[in-house]
Amino acid sequence: MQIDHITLRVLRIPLVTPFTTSFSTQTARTVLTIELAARANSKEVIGWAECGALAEPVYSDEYAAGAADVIERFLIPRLLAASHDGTLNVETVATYLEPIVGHRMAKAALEAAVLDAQLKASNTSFATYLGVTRDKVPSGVSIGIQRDIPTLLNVVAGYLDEGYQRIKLKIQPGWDIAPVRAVREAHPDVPLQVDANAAYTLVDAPHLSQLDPFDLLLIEQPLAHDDLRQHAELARHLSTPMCLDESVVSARSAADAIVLGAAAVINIKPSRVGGYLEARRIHDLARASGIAVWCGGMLETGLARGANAALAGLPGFTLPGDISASSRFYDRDLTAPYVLDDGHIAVPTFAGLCEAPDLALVKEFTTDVREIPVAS
Ligand code: OSB
Ligand code: MG
Repeated sequence: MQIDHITLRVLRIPLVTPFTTSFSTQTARTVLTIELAARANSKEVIGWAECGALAEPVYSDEYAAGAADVIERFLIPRLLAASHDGTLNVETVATYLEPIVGHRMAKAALEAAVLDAQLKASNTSFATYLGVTRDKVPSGVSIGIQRDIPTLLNVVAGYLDEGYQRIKLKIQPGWDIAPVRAVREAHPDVPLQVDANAAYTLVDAPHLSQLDPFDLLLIEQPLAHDDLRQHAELARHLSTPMCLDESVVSARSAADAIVLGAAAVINIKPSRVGGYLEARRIHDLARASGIAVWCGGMLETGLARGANAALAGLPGFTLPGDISASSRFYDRDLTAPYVLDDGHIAVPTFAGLCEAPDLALVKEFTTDVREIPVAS
């Protein structure tokens, strides 16, 4: 593949409702997008991708403007060198970017743009590329911290009416046992799980064990991102299965977590682990180890939501993911919206990772544009 032009944009897309987690309240999604014009198979194609990084480094150490900077300054020059050599394709991207330490979400975005272009040039869907045969995946919804319990119960009832198959409640100290008890009492049979986004420490083990009677599918990332050993210890105190999100950043860290007993379940977010190829390796490793996985989300726009649905079609994804309809977060999505059909999201059949976005909408939401010159 030869790269002809790259455009980086930062967009600010309003959310339908504020989203509060233990780390922040978001009222808009600030998202970095990549538009990559390339030639492959003697076709001119445009690859699109978005970066999982949020506006601020509060979920992980990456943030949208920082990702734009590292992509422009350090990652693109390496890809352009490969492009000139004629050795660039999605399977080589990670190797070329390897000398740069960390910045996995930035790398994932660039790899996705190359993958989208490559699949479009070969007229191949992402599901076909992965060998996925399922045509739809069950949809779960992530519910932020609410003002009070009556409000929470209303929000939960609304999503269940829409058909969501699984509820995930964000928790933090002061908003945990009581809201979970209230939702469980109102909905005795609904598949329910919680996500703490690293808001607790190991001394909270006796407190968190009060969640055990509520038959939760899992507790996600109660402790700090770099606390693998303490997650393993906490897991021994709880009957609720331990799931890791922030702590699993690669197949290597997934292997460590599994061997340590720190994870009975893994949330796979392609952006967090450096891209769809590494996400697939974690799926394969977890499946071989008897560890359940599900696909997490980063408030994806239509540039990545469908690709996550395709990934979640792999056989090891045995739990519903945070792959909700576009309308869960956005009134107007960048592409045709993903919709809920009987509690499921369809696995896309179009070529590539995403449909081309609505350029007028992209322009309307853009707060910063950088055109990257490509010497021919
Ligand atoms: O921890 O899973 C998380 C959103 C932003 C950052 C971290 C997380 C989340 C979510 C929302 O829970 C998942 C979604 O996109 O639906
Ligand atoms: Mg999480």
